Amino acid sequence: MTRQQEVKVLKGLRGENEKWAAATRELLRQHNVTMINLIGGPGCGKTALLCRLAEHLGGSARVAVLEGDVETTYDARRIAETGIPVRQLLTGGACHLEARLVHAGLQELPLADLDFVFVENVGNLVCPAEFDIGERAKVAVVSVTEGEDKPEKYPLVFRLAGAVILTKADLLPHVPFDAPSLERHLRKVNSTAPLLITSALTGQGVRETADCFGGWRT
Ligand SMILES: Nc1nc2c(ncn2[C@@H]2O[C@H](COP(=O)(O)OP(=O)(O)OP(=O)(O)O)[C@@H](O)[C@H]2O)c(=O)[nH]1
Ligand SMILES: [Mg+2]
Repeated sequence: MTRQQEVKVLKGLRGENEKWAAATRELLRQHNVTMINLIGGPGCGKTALLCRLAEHLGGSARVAVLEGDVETTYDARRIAETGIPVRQLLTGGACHLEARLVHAGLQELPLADLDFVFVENVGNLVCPAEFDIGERAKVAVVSVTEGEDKPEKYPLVFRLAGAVILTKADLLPHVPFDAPSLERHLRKVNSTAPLLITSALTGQGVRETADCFGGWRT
């Protein structure tokens, strides 16, 4: 395939994705559901944080999760243990969730009974940022073991993020990680997104994260 043909195919795929994202926005608007797209590298703690959030929000908000992975249903099973509705979305190889797959997943959730849908995107800081899935906000997730420079190395996801979550804060005494330095790197690409410091182990920052998401309620 020539470069020109590749560009044409890519443009077609993006156009198709935008159509599904728009349809999803309309579906969520009809049901007054707020969808939040969590994006972070493999193992940064997305599922662990969602389990904690589910516990925290359980009493006050009606929540469901769409779990994006390349393979396995491990994460959906972890979420299911918290008692909230969950569907596993498998990409079968793709490094990101496309809007069409998310739209199909939403059809399987009891939207009329929900306030929030959290989407855990495939573990990756690059591709998921490039695909609109019809969400209210993207949230960038980065852990204290990944380094302070991630916002400048992977700028798109941090630039588009409505909030940034630093995870595994309980490990701060044990790793050479400087949270103020992460914030300086973040402010070079995003001057407004709140930086939330969390630990799924201790529960630190979970309430603040839930409050931040609550502020996005449509
Ligand atoms: N110390 C500590 N470990 C954590 C925390 N959150 C997650 N972990 C650990 O980090 C590892 C990965 O956590 P997951 O929640 O599976 O991370 P993930 O981002 O969902 O991973 P993928 O879905 O594979 O991209 C597990 O061993 C967790 O127990 C935390 O707050 N503190
Ligand atoms: Mg996960």
